[in-house]
Amino acid sequence: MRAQRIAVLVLALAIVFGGPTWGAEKNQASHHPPTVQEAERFIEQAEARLNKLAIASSQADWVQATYITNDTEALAASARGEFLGAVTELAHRAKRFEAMKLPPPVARKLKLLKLSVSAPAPQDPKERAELAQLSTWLEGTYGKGKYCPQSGPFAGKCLGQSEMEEAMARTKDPATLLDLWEGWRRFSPPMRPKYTRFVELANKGAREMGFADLGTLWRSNYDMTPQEYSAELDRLWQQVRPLYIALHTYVRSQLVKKYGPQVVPPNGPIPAHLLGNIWAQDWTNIYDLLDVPGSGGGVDLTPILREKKANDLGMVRYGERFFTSLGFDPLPETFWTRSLFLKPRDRDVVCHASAWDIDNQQDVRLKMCIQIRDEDFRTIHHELGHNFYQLAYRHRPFLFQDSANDGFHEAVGDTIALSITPEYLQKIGLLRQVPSTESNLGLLMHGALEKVAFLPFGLVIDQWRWRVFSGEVKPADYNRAWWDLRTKYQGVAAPVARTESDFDPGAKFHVPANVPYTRYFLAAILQFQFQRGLCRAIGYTGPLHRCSIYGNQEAGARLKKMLEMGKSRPWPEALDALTGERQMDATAMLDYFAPLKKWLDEQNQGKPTGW
Ligand code: X8Z
Ligand code: ZN
Repeated sequence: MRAQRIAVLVLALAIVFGGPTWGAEKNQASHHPPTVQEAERFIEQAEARLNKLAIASSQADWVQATYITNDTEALAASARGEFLGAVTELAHRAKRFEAMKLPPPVARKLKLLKLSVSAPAPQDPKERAELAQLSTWLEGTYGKGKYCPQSGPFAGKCLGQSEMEEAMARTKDPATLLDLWEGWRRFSPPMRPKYTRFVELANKGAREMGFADLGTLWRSNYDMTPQEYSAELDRLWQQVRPLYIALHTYVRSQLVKKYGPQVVPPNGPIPAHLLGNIWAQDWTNIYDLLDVPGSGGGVDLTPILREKKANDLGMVRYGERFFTSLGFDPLPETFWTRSLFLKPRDRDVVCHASAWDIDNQQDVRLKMCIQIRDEDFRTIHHELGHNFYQLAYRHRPFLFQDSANDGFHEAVGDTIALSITPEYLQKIGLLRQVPSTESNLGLLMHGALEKVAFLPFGLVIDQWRWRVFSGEVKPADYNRAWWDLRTKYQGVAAPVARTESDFDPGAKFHVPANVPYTRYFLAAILQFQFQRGLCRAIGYTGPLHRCSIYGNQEAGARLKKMLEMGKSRPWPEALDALTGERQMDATAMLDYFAPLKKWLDEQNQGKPTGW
């Protein structure tokens, strides 16, 4: 599960440092100043040891995530504890090399070592074990989370994440939506004390490593200072905020039409249960409420996939074929035999999609409860982006087996998914007729409901966590702070009063799973920059939203070059390799959606804006 799973695994990795036995070296260290050769040897041995423990931890995590029981949880916690213990120990031992002038790759690895887990353990073995147990418990509890409505159209069923997503996507009745929305948030309150303790311990681990708190550690992983990273996010948000506000204004006005001003305040935040998604992070499911002109074929893939009788395996094959058309090798045979594509009927699994790299070599896997629908078709491409990244950097040393920054890992598959144009769908036989360019507004609106609507959500999760980690938000205010931030950034509100006996952050996977979240904000912006870079490189000059790199080996070679770099160099170099640019820049996203922005601005004349 390294690499995207690195998302989670790095988490785990980061989490797992553990073994004792550093006394001897400490003594040695006091006797003579360390040499460059010692530093080199140290990091080489550290990588070999971490690699071994990471594999063991990934194997245990995989079994836990695909078969949640007390036993698998205990086994995963134990392997995670070992890994975390090693990271902690090595990071502390590495301190003696810190002031030295070292070859740049060695210095970089020493830095990355400290950043290699998303929840570093304290040195105390008891606290480390507790942290590992808490983190596996939190993720398992989320995986088991479900709501079993007593009445209404879903009475008698129990809805886990996948079924809940589908239910909230299809339902338009506000009372049912409200019941689903509240019901999903009933399994998370027991997480609150555990999460509080988890924060204490992970903060302690981060402080012992020399960071002010865990949030500072997370923000230190971008080849710039933590302050610079915060400012960078703010700069990017200011670039795209007018586009978000235009979308919010239009969507709210349409929801007022549909549900009335009693339910949707025309000047206020949008009630969070009406946006077609459990967390109001992706609004594509209310596309049909929006009256967009020229909604031609190829916008929503769900009916197409169902008509073609596509199944889970077939959908993943479409994704793989896109990558092989670019010149990538096919996925290894073990991917097909070891992955989990469907929700098993007889046991709890973590249905939230993830891409795993079990052995940091060939054993990559997808874990997903695939449903035959548009969203999952795109998510498959997203996940395969992680897997092809993992395969591309597998020849790098352990500490460079990661993306340039975490936003890159999240952006690769999405960049590919931007090439799912009507022309591409026609080429692969999923669409009979390519709609005229008049339907661009439909395509663009659908894309904006996924990617533009997501932007503030991509920021808000870690705005909350950073405050939690720094102590600015105390446990007694967890839920209030959560909703204050959601309203501030997204302009959405809880549809019913929430209190501190709720723990709404726990109902979103990445909080209990402790996956840092600004990566998705970066990815939302980077994918358009990657797409623009690739389309320009192959001489494409038409509108960006109609560019598909399918079958283009030149684009593939360019992409591969960046993926193979892994994390060996600062991310601006990787960005440069792909796009010729060294700064993250949202103008590509703005270019892509420019025709929609113009149309929204016309529609929004005279409408109330903001909240
Ligand atoms: O978690 C994911 C992927 C796995 S890395 C399915 N995503 C975020 C989410 O679901 O909240 C992709 C989009 C944002
Ligand atoms: Zn991802």
